[in-house]
Amino acid sequence: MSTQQPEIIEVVKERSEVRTQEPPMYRVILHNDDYTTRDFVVEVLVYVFHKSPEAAVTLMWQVHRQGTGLAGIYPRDVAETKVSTVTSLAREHGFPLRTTMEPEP
Ligand code: TYC
Repeated sequence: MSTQQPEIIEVVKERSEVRTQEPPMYRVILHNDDYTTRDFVVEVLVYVFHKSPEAAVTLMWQVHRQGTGLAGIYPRDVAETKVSTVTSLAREHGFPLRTTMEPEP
């Protein structure tokens, strides 16, 4: 009886270590282009990435001037959904706006 206890504790400890591991995270990057309107980019940043209007305007100008900007960091499935949502919305409105995702180092 008492000789079994350490084994049980070890099994429980291993499981809890697996469960508390953080998922790999991905950066969603917004790219500049010459055709997407500034207002549309700001709306995407507010409604898809939940930025405040002020933060959205600041980030839009950063992407406009520097070429790219970090829209957010998410687990892979969430990042994939953001990229696909932005791409669909942009195409529906006739804009070439591009987002990509890359592993967070
Ligand atoms: N460069 C665009 C313009 O002047 C605005 C823009 C900003 C487009 C950010 C895309 O990710 C972007 N209308």
